[in-house]
Amino acid sequence: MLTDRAQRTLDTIDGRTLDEMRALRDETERFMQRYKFGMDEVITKLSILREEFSQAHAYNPIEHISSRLKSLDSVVDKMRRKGIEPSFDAIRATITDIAGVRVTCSFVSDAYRIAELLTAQEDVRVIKVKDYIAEPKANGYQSLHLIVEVPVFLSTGAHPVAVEVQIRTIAMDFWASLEHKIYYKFDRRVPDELLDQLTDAARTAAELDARMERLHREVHGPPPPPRGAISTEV
Ligand code: 0O2
Repeated sequence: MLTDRAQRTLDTIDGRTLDEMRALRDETERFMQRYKFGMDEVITKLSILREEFSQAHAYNPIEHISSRLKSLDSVVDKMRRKGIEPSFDAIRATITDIAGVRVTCSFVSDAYRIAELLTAQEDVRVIKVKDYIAEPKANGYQSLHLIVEVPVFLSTGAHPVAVEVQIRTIAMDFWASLEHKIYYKFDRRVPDELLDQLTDAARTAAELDARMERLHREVHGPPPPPRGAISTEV
């Protein structure tokens, strides 16, 4: 229910403006819905790979898949931060992480393998690759980021939708979620001493990953050779 004050304000808005506001609301919903569908497509692809792997290779390279759709407020924040003009086309072209899927793997080699298998699919176009595993960020953050475009088939035809896929190990994910919490707890101004400890913990996590993978290979042998680098097509 609206307050009296809000109702009085609403009453001052003319019918045409109200219609425009409704149209904008509906268009925004349609815009966001496409990202949700794109995210669902990518999750389905990953789930199929996971299931097929378990069945055919008696091995599961994917531990966990999660997803999130950026809130409208976060999209608007990012739009302002980047100085993007307020149009759907500009947002579509510039903000590529509205739909996000996160894949957690046991081993680093699994992360690359999943990236290769996903990007080798015919209807997946790679827009951008950021390999923070090969080149961790200064704070120690590690993860393989892909921006992919997948077609979403609607009643109006096929619509390409960008989805950010973050692929990382359990250890990297553990570190990233703690760092994220600390970052927000200190309102992005984390004390230097804590930053040093976090960077050190990231090194420990990377060492653990390397050790676990060595152990795994001793028991199961080396992973199959990679099918080739992930190519970016813009
Ligand atoms: P949220 O809430 O997870 O979505 P670009 O989009 O290329 O202009 P951006 O957004 O910095 O620049 O891209 P990048 O570097 O690929 O990072 C995107 C996402 O990666 C972030 O999304 C985080 O999820 C994650 N990430 C990147 N760096 C760090 C880090 O240092 N620590 C942690 N914990 N996560 C990181 P958002 O939008 O920041 O947040």
